[in-house]
Amino acid sequence: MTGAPWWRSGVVYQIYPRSFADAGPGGAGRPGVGTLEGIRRHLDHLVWLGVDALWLSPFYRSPMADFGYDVSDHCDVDPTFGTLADFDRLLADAHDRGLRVLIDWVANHTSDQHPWFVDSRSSPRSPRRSWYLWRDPAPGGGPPNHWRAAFGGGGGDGGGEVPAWTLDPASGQYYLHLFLPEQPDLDWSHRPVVEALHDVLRFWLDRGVDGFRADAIHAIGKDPALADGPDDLAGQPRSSTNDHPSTHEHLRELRTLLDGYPGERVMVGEVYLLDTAKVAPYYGDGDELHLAFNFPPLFTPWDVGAWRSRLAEVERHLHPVGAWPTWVLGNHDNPRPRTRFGSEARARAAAFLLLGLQGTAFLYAGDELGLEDAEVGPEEAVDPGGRDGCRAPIPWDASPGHGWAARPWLPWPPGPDLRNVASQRQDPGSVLHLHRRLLAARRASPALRLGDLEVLDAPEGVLAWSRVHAADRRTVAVNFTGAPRPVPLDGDGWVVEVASDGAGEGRPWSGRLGADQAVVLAPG
Ligand code: TEU
Repeated sequence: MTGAPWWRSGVVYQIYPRSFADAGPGGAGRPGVGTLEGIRRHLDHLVWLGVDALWLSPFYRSPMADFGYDVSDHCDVDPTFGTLADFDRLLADAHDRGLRVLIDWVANHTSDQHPWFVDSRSSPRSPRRSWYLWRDPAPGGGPPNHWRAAFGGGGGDGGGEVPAWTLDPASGQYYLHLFLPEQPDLDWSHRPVVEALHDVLRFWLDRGVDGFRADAIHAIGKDPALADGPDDLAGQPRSSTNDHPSTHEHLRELRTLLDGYPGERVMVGEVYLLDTAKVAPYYGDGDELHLAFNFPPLFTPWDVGAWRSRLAEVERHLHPVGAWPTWVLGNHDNPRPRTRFGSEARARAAAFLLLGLQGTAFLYAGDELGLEDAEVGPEEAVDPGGRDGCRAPIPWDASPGHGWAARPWLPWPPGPDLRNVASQRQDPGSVLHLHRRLLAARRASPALRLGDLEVLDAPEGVLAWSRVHAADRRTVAVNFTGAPRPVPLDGDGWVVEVASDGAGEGRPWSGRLGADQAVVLAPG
């Protein structure tokens, strides 16, 4: 019907393996911590939901200082999550069901327990010394430059409070880490590092994965002088400002590597630069990343003007260079949309932004249930970045254990007796069923999947847009206000295909949006 690759029209469902599902009573692994087998057991549910692909956050061998984003062996599964055989089974069963599988590729840094770093640290004369960024102290002593790390300095996710350098007393040199001291940065200007990380990609591509979510990929190229950078960025974590031209050469090589494989393999890069204009160049001339996360919308409040600006930025910066947009409203690093936007009605309406705007959508597991962040007290907090709340376990049913074999590693999100998968599957009015209807509408409509987008004139407080692909048309409208709004549309005969509260579905459009309501309208 269309020649577009799956990853343009698709919806990718992000799974944080620790929190998704354990292997159930009597199953393998550590009870209360999710496993690959736990994911496999729920594939039919994800097919029922209607997503196209899964992205699995890291399940590799790791000391878990950053819960898997500190990798000590990129080509093996941590026993916490299972085995390589479990991964192969999960991949095969997902493919059997038509689900693609993306995995996380952590290339900017490794664990300090990775054999490469153990070797590198062992001596300044180690052949692997140059795999990481070792430097002498600044002339007057202290860290070599003013770069700050993303985490540290009393918890919370702000970062910027501690240096991105840690002293190794044995050699008197510092090593660079944009994240935790347990996550030393690799030196991508050193060719053997590039080759080693390419080999990791080949290992998983040969096993059949459909692509990668590339962690902090904008950070791999570093200024060779490791200069301080502008003073106004001095207090910010370097991980959110590092934007060096050499990264683009690396991305072109990565694109060639992926495109050399059969099938539509994809790399979506986490480009954590909070400015759409700065994200656009990471698509290159169609020869770098296939897709890049654009995070400003993830930090945008429930405000029509702010969302209009986000759309305008996508139009201004991505569209002219042929960069296909991506939309993210939740992930494992940030408060969930239900928590940020403050009500279930808004979280429901936000799903129309995620799934109705033009671009590839990334849906974070649990957002389709309208979950709120868990309240995690100081005794239960475990993440050095203060991100535990959005990583609370998925409640699968209303039983006291909510489908887990043991009490999970983090507290439940609020209201698990009602906000769980089984209860919501039985309730056609649930947030889960709303997502299912939206995903089905998207699947059935080339306009929603791939169509051009035009923002329509709309009354104050309302964002409305059309999607058009050949003869297929849809209109989507979102009311950002707490009061009803008239939304007159040109042309007659629009029918409500999906409504955020289910009201009027299948009936002619009334011309009026309820408070915090959103609709997809189809020609009658
Ligand atoms: O995140 C990179 C990143 O820059 C943001 O996560 C940010 O620094 C942080 O979340 C602020 O709260 C990726 C992963 O998504 C994250 O989970 C990892 O901790 C990080 O890389 C290091 O691998």
